[in-house]
Formats: sequence, structure tokens, C-alpha cells
Amino acid sequence: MGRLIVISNRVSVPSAAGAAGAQGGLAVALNSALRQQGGIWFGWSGQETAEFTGHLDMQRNADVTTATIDLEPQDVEEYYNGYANRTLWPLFHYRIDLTEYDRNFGEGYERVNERFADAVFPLIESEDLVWVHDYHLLPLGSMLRARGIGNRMGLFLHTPWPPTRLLTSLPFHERLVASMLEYDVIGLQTTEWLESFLHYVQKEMGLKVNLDNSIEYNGRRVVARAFPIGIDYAEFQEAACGDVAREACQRLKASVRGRKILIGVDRLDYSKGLGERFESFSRFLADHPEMAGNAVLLQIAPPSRGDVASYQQIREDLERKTGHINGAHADVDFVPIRYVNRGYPRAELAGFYRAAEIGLVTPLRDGMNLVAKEYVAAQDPDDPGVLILSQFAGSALQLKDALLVNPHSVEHVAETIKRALDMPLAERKRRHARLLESVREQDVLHWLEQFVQVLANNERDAGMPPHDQAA
Ligand code: ADQ
Repeated sequence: MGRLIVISNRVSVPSAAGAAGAQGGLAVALNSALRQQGGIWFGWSGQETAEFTGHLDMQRNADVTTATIDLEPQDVEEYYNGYANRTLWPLFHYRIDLTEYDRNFGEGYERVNERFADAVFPLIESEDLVWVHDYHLLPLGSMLRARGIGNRMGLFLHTPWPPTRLLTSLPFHERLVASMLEYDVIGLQTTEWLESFLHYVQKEMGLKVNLDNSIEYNGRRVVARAFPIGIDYAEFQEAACGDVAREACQRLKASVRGRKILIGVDRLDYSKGLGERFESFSRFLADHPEMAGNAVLLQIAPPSRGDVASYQQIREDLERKTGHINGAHADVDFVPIRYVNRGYPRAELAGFYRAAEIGLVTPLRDGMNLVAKEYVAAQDPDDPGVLILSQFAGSALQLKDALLVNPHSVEHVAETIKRALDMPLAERKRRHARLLESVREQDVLHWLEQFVQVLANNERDAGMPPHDQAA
């Protein structure tokens, strides 16, 4: 099998101390795949430069080679803050009310994808497998094809895929999707998003979809498939059982003095349903006065995408809401919502999850949601907490033994909180055992192997010509 060329908007450079440091599961998994198979991780450095030069900063850390470029401020504004995060992100999360269509964003997006293509092109050798990640880089594959790259190329989309009727509100939607069909493999998180994608190519583009869900396009066969991403189970388990996690768990438990803990951990993003979650908790406190004073919601929400107005807005809204709810329910020695805007090392986070009787994961729309899986992995199997999970998270299709809720229904979530707190130990253990099995078996390494196997064309249909010989 050839080397792996991983391309994503940002690159997570492994620390000299080892890959497992403060990185997320995806970065850890991609780093370990790159170490095993050899290859390069290419993307934006996160730095700005006055004038784009295309200069590649090549580094080798912990046996992984990374190559990064700097972008101009205008690129960052139009491509990253603009088309990626003000157009595609809200649209792909069904928020056309927040979706902005600006011609400059579209031009910036194409320009930066061309810049990525120019910069990564010389790094790609003939046998390499090219794996592109996420909505920032949808047309990159077609731009590499235009430069003569005949290699196997795959795309994995970490977000949902929107229904056709929403997607058609995007100017030039067909051009964008057609550019995606230059990849050999298109991976989505769940069968739901896969169905939406296939619906679009059939209804809007009139393409033929085969029984195995591959798409016939310009004499080629494009494989579209669901690959649900998982967590690095082994790494997370180890972190959850270590001293740092134990201390974090004890510290949190001691601070609530016997009260029940509900935990939420999310990037501060409108897709995560934080406002609705706070309202639901408030409703629960109002409906169960006997519990008022006995349950605490710890919401950890590090700010993200702070340059985008809708993110500034959600931050303000949540601060107001927290103040309002705490004002109504707090006592001299008790505050019901602890709202914390910072990140924590993964081991500490694991300890917080373990301390909580309820994991409250209620996004309004989410490609997968790894927090739900981390919460399950961090529990004590002999006395596990209960996962309350939105039916609109991709992970709900796998984690069927969670208590599934409609996050828009404040009443439903409030009732479910009560049900979770009352759940007998035997039922908690039974549900947790099944959830744990799914989280353990479908971990990030499984996801990675599945994708790379299809990308490497170990399943190629003998009847179709390889891409570089196709018309
Ligand atoms: P995100 O929208 O970022 O990811 P999620 O899957 O929940 O959502 O992953 C968030 C990660 O960040 C988790 O590993 C979590 O532990 C970590 N995290 C969050 N808050 C933190 C904090 N305060 N301190 C430390 N770590 C924190 C996108 C898609 C998801 C998809 C993933 C992976 O939106 O749907 O599951 O990519 O494909």
C-alpha cells in the first residue's frame, strides 16, 4: 500500500512528548496511521502572512512529517471565516437562516483550494493515497485532477450532509457537488447523510446510483459510503483510569457535596443546542422542586470561531441565559449551572465525565458527536452514568441504548433527566454494557482501517477502468 497523504484545513503537529498529549482522538489516530504507513499531513499552519508565497514548512516530529502553508488575511476571512464557516457549516447543519451567500466568500474558497492544490501537488508520488478531510476542501480533489494527479483520492466529510431541498439554496451547488465526484471515495458519517447525498446526485444531477451505492460519473465509479467515526478507545480508557482522571473526578465530586452532576462538553457552537439544553435543565428544576438544590449542570464550552458574528451572538445569549437561570434557582451555597469557557486536558475531562451521573449530549444537528462516545468510555462499568443523547446526532444511530431525545422539546428533555436520575442500577449497567461494546468495537482505528481499505481500492470493481485511464 502506498504512503498516505492526509490533507485537512488545519494540521495537528504531534508534540515531541508523544502523540497522545493534549490532542483529540482524530489527530491521534491520523498520526498513528501516518507513522505506520508513512506519509505526510498537509494543511494550513493557522498563521497569516502578508503575501502568500506557497512556502512549505516541513517538519518531522514523533515520526510524522507535516507540511504547512501560511495564508493571507483575506484568504482567512473569505475562505475560513467566510465560505467554510458562514456558508457551508450553517447550511450543512440545516441552518439556512444563518447561511450567508457572498460572492467574495465563494471566490476566496476556490482561491484557497487552488493554493492548497499548488502547494501539495509536488509532495504527491505516484503510488500515494490522498485523503482529504472536511467541508473546507470539497473541490480540492478536482483541482488536483486538473493538475494531472491520477492517484486514488478520498474525501471524508465530518459534518452532516443536508437534504437536497436545503442544498439547492446554495448558489452553484451543482458545481460544488460535481467537483466532489472527482474523488474515488466519498465517506460520510452515517447512512442518513449518505442517503441525502445519493438523493442529491440522483435527483439534481440525474446520475445512476448502483445497488452498492456507488455512483456512475463520466465513465468512472465513485464509491459513496458511511464510515462512522469513533474515539481512540484504548487511549481514552487508559486516561480515564489514570491518576489525573481520578483526581479530577474526586475534585469535582467534592465540590458538589453529594449533589447529582449532569455534564455537557461542547465547542461553543449553535449546532450543539446549548441554549435549549439550559432551558431544559431549568424546566427540570422547576418541575421537580424536590431536586432543586440537588442537581448541578456542569457545561464545559470552549469558545470557537470567535471572528464569526453568529458565534459572538451565541456566546452572549448563553451568558445571559445562564445568569437568568442561576438567578432564579441559586441559593447562597448553590449555583445550578456551572458554565466554563475553557479547554481541559483529555485525562481531566475523562475524570469529569466519570463523576457525572448524566452525560447530556443534545446537539440540534451533529455529524457524529464524539463527546457521547467519550462519556460512555469514561464510566465505571459497575456504577455507570446515563447518556442522554439527541436523536439528531449521527452517533444516535449507533448508541441506541442511550436515552434518545428531541433536543427542541424542553419538556421531553426535562422528563428524560428525571428518568435518568431514577434509573435503577441494573438498567444502567445493562444499557452501558451495550453502549460500551459499540464504542469499543467501532473505534477510530476501525474507522481509519475501513476508509483506507476502500481508498486503497482493495475492493475495486474489476469491470471499471482505473481512474487515470478513464475518459
Ligand atoms: P466537533 O463539532 O468539534 O467535531 P465532537 O465530535 O463532539 O464535535 O468533538 C469534539 C472534541 O473536542 C471531543 O473530543 C471533545 O472531548 C473535545 N472537547 C470539547 N470541549 C473540550 C474542552 N473544553 N476541553 C478539551 N476537549 C474538549 C466535528 C463534527 C462532529 C464529529 C467530529 C469528528 O462536528 O460531528 O463527531 O468532527 O468527526
